[in-house]
Amino acid sequence: MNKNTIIIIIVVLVLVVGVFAYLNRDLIADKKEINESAEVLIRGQDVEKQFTLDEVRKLGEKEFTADLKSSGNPSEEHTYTGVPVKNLFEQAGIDIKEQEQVTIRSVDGYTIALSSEDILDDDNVYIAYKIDGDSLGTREDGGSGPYQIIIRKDPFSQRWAKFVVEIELND
Ligand SMILES: Nc1nc2c(c(=O)[nH]1)N[C@H]1C(S)=C(S)[C@@H](COP(=O)(O)O)O[C@H]1N2
Ligand SMILES: [Mo]
Repeated sequence: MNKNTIIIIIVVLVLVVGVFAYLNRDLIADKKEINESAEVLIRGQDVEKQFTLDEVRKLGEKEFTADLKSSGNPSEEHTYTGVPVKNLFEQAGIDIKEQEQVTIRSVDGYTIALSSEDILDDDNVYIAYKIDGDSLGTREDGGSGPYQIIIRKDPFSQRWAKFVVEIELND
């Protein structure tokens, strides 16, 4: 092989790698955008309010640790980013009283019920959207988001609803 052929091969390889890197960057940007427009519906007392991730984040974003228990694995401590669920009700103008129930529905039909006591408890029930600084991902990509309910004081994880789309106060 002469010198020119080698140079041409190197140039082509560099271009190919560059094009792939560029395409990949676009894909990653697309994924992020999908997450930012993710919405969650809050209902109760004849009020219905959709929150985008941007709006949720403004309601008291917090980082906290919790023990993730996934089936078949020992529990692991992770850092989550989220907002207390009660802050969303407050922003929607829905007043949670004692002895009420909150129903949480997910895109796969999974439904859990929490007591108003759990929701009103400080530093306990969060709607999370990040784990260890990364987005939670979606059901399609093997993640648990865009939104997941994290109940810090819950020793079991059945109630850590993944793919949450709706949170309703049953009054
Ligand atoms: N939307 C949704 N959330 C869910 C579930 C589910 O099937 N759907 N399973 C629950 C159960 S039983 C467990 S143990 C935890 C962890 O589920 P994993 O084992 O799939 O990680 O998620 C909980 N949240
Ligand atoms: Mo489970």
